[in-house]
Amino acid sequence: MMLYLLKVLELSTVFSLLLLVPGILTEKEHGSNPINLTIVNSISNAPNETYSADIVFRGILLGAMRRLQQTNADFKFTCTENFNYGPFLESVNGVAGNNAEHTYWELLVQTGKNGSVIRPDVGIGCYIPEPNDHIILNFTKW
Ligand code: B12
Repeated sequence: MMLYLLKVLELSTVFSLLLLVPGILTEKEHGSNPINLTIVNSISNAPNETYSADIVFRGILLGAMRRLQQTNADFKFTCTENFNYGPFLESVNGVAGNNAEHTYWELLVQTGKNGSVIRPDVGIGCYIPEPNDHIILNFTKW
């Protein structure tokens, strides 16, 4: 009887472990990855500032920026909501784009794949960074 109980216990342990395996395998997908985010002011030539932000699996850049804002008092940003395209990045660390002066925050990405810098054709609410992307918020003129 004792031997039978031990066998059942052993089997249930193995069964529980098997149930956990898929969870362990997919943990990476649901975890978060660090990405670098650099603030460049091409107009004032102020020194660049680089932050590390956490992004969830297939998360949008805006989410990583919000998390960074919540956890790092040195990083602040504001957005305006555009009816068609979503959030428009208006200001970063107190520096705001200005229509009259034709200034704005441009979104650039140095890709982890080959290091080239691209200008995404979507804004911060739609862009989904790859794990090794380096995000560049560049204050510039149009
Ligand atoms: C002019 C323009 C700009 C100018 C707007 C300056 C101004 N005040 O006029 C500037 C240079 C600032 C700009 C910036 C960007 N733009 Co732009 N822009 C355009 C363009 C060519 C015309 C818009 C327009 O005047 N429409 C007519 C007016 C009457 O309508 P409106 O609704 O008032 O227009 C406003 C919005 O379009 C807004 N706007 C412009 N670009 C973007 C981008 C985003 C993400 C948001 C939320 C709003 C927004 O600014 C306009 C003036 O207020 C369109 C393409 C097109 N042909 O429509 C692309 C377009 C809207 N932009 C686009 C993009 C991707 C960007 C950037 C993200 C590029 C980048 N990588 O940096 C940045 C925004 C970054 C940020 N700060 O969030 C995409 C948006 C696609 C999408 N689904 O997200 C478009 C469609 C071009 C494309 N690549 O296909 N843009």
